[in-house]
Amino acid sequence: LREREESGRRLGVDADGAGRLRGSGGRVLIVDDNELQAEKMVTHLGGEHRPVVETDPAAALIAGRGPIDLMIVNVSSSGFDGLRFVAQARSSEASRRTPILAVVDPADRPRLLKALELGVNDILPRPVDSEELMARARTQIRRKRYADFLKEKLDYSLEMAVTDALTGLHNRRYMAGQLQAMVGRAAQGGDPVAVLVMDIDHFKVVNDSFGHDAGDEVLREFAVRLATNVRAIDLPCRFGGEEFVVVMPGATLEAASRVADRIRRDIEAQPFPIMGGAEGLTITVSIGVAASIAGDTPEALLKRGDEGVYEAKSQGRNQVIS
Ligand code: GH3
Ligand code: MG
Ligand code: MG
Ligand code: MG
Repeated sequence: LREREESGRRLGVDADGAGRLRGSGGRVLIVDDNELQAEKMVTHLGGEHRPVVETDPAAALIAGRGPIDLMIVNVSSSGFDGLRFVAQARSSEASRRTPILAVVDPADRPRLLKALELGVNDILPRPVDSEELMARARTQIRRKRYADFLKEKLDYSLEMAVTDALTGLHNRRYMAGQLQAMVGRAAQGGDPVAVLVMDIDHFKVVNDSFGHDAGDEVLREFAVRLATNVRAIDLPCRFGGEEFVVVMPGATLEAASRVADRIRRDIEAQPFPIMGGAEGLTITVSIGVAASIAGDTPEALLKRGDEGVYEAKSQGRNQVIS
């Protein structure tokens, strides 16, 4: 969650992308076995960027999967197959979006055309002119930075769409989608799925006695306890308010009930720390457990879990009903 928050803040500060697009040089990987030509490019680029040279295409492929802003590839080399290198770089997920400048002999039409077909971003004719090198490199690096910025922003938005902002757990929308798929598979004879539906007991009292911020603190701590008491494949979610749901793929009613009781005991046993409160607050939770049956729907499964919660409340709270 902290990572997400920092990422969000970073995006906020750099909202126009200007901060990261201006000034700072790029990491340039020069793939060329013509050492004289490579050294000349290093000299020119070095004033503004951070160039490194790889003369061996296999080593260059590995280097290209690292944090590189631009690759300059000699595709007219007789020593190695530069076009093959370009194709390989383009087919690897880690280097697919890295811009490529192809250094090519203008007389070598077939290779020039092939390079463009393979998706190089620009062409640098040989012999390489230093001003042209700098201008084309700068353009590609700037585009790459902006594309990275947009991708980070998009990833952040996508994550926020499925995440509960207060607790960092999955949100209800994400849970509903996952549960739909799992119940569908279970109904067709696949793995069963169980849900724990939980509602914090007398939560209103926490807010009324200690304030809404203290209530939020309790919800966050509750989420941590939840997440640390379930398996990696389980989906702990905030359903809304002080209600939480854990989706447990593959779990039987018995297995899910055992987990539910472990959570219930953990919540009750360790008082929740609250701001300004010398002593922690004892919190309890009521949990309804339900497992998928033939012909089930996600709504019906959750409803059975919810009925368990209702029964737990009416029997005095702080219990698990399966
Ligand atoms: P019960 O044992 O019957 O569940 O009692 P309860 O007080 O927990 O139930 P009720 O549904 O009456 O109250 C839930 C309270 O949760 C009311 C609402 O103010 C509070 N709440 C809902 N969402 C939030 C939130 O995001 N932050 C805080 N601090 N409080 C919330
Ligand atoms: Mg409630
Ligand atoms: Mg209630
Ligand atoms: Mg409640």
